[in-house]
Amino acid sequence: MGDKRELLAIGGMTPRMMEAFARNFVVYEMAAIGDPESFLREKGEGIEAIATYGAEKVPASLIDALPNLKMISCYGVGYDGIDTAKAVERGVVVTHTPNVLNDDVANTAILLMLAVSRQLVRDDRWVRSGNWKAKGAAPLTRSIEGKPVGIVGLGRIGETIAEKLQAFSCKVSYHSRNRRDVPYAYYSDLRQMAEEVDYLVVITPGGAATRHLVNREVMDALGPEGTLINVARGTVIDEAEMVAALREGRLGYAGLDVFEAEPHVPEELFTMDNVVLLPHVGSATAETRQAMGDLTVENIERFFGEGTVTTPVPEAAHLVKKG
Ligand code: NAP
Ligand code: 8YV
Repeated sequence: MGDKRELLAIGGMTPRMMEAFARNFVVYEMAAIGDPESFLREKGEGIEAIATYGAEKVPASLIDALPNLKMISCYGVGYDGIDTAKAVERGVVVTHTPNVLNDDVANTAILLMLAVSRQLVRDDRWVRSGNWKAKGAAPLTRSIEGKPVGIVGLGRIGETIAEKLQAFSCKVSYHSRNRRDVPYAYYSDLRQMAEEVDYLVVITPGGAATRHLVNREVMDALGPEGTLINVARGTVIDEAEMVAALREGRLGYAGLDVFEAEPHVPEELFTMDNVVLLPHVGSATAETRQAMGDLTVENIERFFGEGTVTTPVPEAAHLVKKG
């Protein structure tokens, strides 16, 4: 084992990340471990770092099983899968990958707005199925140009979405807990904003504080002509209520990148033409995933090399020496 430290990799890391980890660490891949309990009993004491995929869980029980754990580096900006309170209580530093993915996640939100409104999937099928020849022109669709759009969570990504929507002359408003100094209308009341917009774009963090923030009342306010876009976390929307609202025509359309119990997606959505579904690919371009992976590695290398990190999560920032 030599002088190398030990790292536990949870979830899918890229080959480039695995090569970088292997330079300085003995790497254990959770996916390759047959019996995690006996593995943790045998090896838990030696593990000093976790690299985790944003969608994976790092619960308190895992943190407890690693008495010498010093840092958790998350390959993603959202870290709702990590029990950060437990980690910080133990003095374990948690890092994530903000900013480098803003553009591609914002592009995905707008891609979904366009795909839903312009019926991209239906019209692709119209051509392939021969309908164009057999039935003629496809039915008309709806434009996003100049439409009112409400952003739920005007943070790094939300603000990027707002900026990009200027190219479509959309009238942007936003809801969050705090008002910001930005040229967009602020709504402290999400239901009221939903009533006044055609598109609601959800891009808050996940976790307990935002669970089912978009509930039946909000979806009913968005209404039969309204479009719900979710690139945040599935938990932010009451998914069962959303399916019912779409089925009953109380909600018009939806574009969804994320779901409550991924990779499970309510099958009723598969039959709906007013819905576009993506498999959580908001940041999944080669370019952005490379930048996220490099930052995930950089945080680990700086932590063990220099005693600091580049991008701690806010709750762990006080544990980190200024870089
Ligand atoms: P951020 O900069 O921290 O922004 C989060 C925004 O949400 C802030 O405006 C915050 O404002 C607001 N917010 C937080 N809690 C809220 C609440 N309870 N009610 C209303 N608003 C609330 O985060 P970001 O970098 O933009 O990322 C946002 C999230 O996007 C991530 O956490 C992740 O879950 C998701 N994401 C998804 C993908 C994907 O592949 N689909 C990719 C990247 C990120 P206030 O604090 O003022 O409320
Ligand atoms: C990733 C994400 O798909 O950054 C996030 O919060 O949801 C996505 O960018 C996920 O974290 C996997 O790494």
